Amino acid sequence: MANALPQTPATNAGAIDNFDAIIIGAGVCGLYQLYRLRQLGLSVRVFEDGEGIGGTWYWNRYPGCRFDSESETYGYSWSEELLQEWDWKEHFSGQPENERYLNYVADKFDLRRDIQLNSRVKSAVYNEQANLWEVQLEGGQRARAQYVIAAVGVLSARYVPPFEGIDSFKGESYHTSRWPREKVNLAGKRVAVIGTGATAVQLIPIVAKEVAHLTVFQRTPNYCAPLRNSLVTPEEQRTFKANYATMHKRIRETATGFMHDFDPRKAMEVPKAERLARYEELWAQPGFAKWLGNYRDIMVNREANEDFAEFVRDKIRARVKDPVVAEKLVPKDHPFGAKRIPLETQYYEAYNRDNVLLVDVRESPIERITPKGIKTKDKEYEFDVIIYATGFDAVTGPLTRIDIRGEGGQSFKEKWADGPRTYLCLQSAGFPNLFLASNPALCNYTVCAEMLVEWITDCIRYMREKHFTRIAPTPQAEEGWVAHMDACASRTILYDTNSWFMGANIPGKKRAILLYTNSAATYRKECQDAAAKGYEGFVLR
Ligand code: N01
Repeated sequence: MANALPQTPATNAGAIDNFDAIIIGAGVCGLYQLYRLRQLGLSVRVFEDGEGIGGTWYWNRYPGCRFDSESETYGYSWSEELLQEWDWKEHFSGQPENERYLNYVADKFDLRRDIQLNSRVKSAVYNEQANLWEVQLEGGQRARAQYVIAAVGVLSARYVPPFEGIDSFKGESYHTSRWPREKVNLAGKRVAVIGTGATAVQLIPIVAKEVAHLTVFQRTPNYCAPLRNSLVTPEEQRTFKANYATMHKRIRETATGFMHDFDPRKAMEVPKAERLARYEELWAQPGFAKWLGNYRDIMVNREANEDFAEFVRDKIRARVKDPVVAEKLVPKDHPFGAKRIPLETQYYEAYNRDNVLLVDVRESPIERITPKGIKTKDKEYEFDVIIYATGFDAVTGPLTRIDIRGEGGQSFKEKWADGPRTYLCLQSAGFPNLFLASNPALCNYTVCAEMLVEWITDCIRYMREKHFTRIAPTPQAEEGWVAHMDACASRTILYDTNSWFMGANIPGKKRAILLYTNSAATYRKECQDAAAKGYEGFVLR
């Protein structure tokens, strides 16, 4: 596949660098974690796989990539100066701007001097006697630290389906999450996109305008909802800046971590006419209002969910001219919100273009990739470019791809074989001083990430003040948390389909809820309460 990973630096055999803390990943979490640990006076090194910083916003540079969270809620909340300096240009900011923002933060807070780029962590092994983690990079370089913070993201391990013949294709192939930094010229080319998740939904309308012909291979249609992006006016900019404190207070209190919050009423208790009028109102709003501002039982009551799903299906039908194509694009096999809702701009209109073809791979499965293109059950399609928008080995993948060994040489990958095993999504028993700082909640990413980083920082500060050197959860606390995560998800409609939320997008991956689906505000409180009770559920030594 084109655009191979950047090379890690040459091996510095023998030498071992020592730090108080090692952070894996220089994305949204990793950058903030570095800033906070430095404030504690720790020596810190960040190892980042990419050639640049930004994590998700470094790697995902495919055409159309942008926030689905409102820009002003995605920016960091912890520096008033930063909040006042930075102008978001669009309500849902695009990847180039988001990458610029994170680079601006890195420069403003002088973070780069502790970040080592092109440094992919291969293993992290806990030495019990020394109470230290030994980290090794792909290139052989080694470093030791008391604390390791895995800020590896939840959607960073790309997934490419193991199609037969994948390497035989003679044209160009790209995975959306490893899109080249230099412009990919698609003009006049025959292009395939495999996948119709949130990524493909952003990419397809843009690419469709550029290429000679686009063929989209769809396995499951999604409930895509209009993003309704627009430029931020100078007046809106002033309003953001004047109201950041109020906004941040609110998004820490909502169930979603967004400005949106669920309507306290139950859908089917609202008279039909009023309910439909409310749906229209929500539909007209930007962002996730139609999902996270909907009636409170939409994610737990199948009748309520189906009522709104039918509303969305009609919205899709109204936008696609060919009724046969429209029906293929209408999801019927899973509830609304059971897969993350892709927010789109002119997605459905792309299928009204003469140069766009939709292939339903449930009707005609992909059999193999050939030197010329893609062979389905019915025919062989020829392409110049194949784009894999096939998602990620989410949440567990970025961690289990590193060889992490805890107490007694226990393998993290083996321990997590049946799904994530943590207490509070923050630590795993038997892996002392290893903190997981990637947002596992169904919540605005930065809001939750900041909460985790602050919890970890406070925990390390507490340990240093009280002269503790090791922290890990008790197996009992972990057992309880795993059951609690499952119970929370079981109350919802999330188990009704195969999504990355359940790890079910990866063949062979054990189906288990990967996200904590309780309210974001409750999660915050649970973490804070454990800390306030002297880190209840953890063993400190
Ligand atoms: O990945 P996905 P994504 N044959 O897993 C298909 C975040 N995000 O990168 O649904 C044929 O959702 C697969 O089909 P199916 C957001 O959280 C945020 O799009 O499994 N098709 C699906 O259509 C999102 O949820 C933004 O049947 C195959 C697609 O590939 C998450 O990232 C933007 C296949 C994968 O969809 C992941 O989104 C973009 C096969 N063998 C993403 N295997 C923002 O706006 C897989 N597929 C911030």
